[in-house]
Amino acid sequence: MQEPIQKLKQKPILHVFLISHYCEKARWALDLAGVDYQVNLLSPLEHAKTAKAIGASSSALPILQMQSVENDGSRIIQGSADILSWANQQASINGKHGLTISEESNEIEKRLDDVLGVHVRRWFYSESLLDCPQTVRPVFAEGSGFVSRTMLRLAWPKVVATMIKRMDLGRQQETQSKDIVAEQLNWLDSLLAGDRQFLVGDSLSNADIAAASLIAPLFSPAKHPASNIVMLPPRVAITAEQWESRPFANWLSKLYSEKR
Ligand SMILES: N[C@@H](CCC(=O)N[C@@H](CS)C(=O)NCC(=O)O)C(=O)O
Repeated sequence: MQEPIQKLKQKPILHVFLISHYCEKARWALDLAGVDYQVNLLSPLEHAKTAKAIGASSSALPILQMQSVENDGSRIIQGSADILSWANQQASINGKHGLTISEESNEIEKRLDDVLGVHVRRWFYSESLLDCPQTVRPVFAEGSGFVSRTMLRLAWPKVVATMIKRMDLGRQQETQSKDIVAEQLNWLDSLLAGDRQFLVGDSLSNADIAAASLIAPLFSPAKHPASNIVMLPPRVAITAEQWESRPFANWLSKLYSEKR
């Protein structure tokens, strides 16, 4: 259903982690729709405080915060799927083409969000946070001020421990998630069979934005906001390199260069 257009007091603020692939998905959708918004890069310590302060129901990013003139209150949209859907409604207002959203593309987006996104992240962090956490901290600190950086440095062991527990990271989990990612990527290859340009039909949909954003951390396409700062841990890097000429990887690189 089309939402009524609300007058906003100021630019919407998108609260993100630079490294997060779900945040990248929301950014891409907002950019495509021509929404004029501000990005607020957060570190893992700041994000929970910010989410609480703006009244979000959980601390998960991305969160889009808007101040409307009418009800004098802050409105938030949390989660990449809902932000994408809101952004797509803004596209026509902004004279942009917008994504083609259908039952089929919604189903694919949901599967990508719930399975591929979760396991790309668990695979990546199971190796990086257990074996080389020092490669992750600079990405979380990027864009933060001196105070936040210092707080992050002091609390880093606690942040790592919390992330290990909350995402259920470990060596066995690394293998399990890698296998699930491999299975999901086989499925993506099957959807792209015949050198298809889009996952559903003949136009860009939410399924394409979801798939490309959620696998992007493995291949760091140039237009990805964190492409020059995220470092893949060695075992993940070897596998990603082996996958570089697979159909989904070629598709990703083309989609990023043409549509991002
Ligand atoms: N399905 C959600 C997933 C969001 C999510 O898991 N966000 C992670 C970053 S990748 C997060 O903010 N984790 C920290 C937390 O939940 O406090 C979406 O599509 O936005």
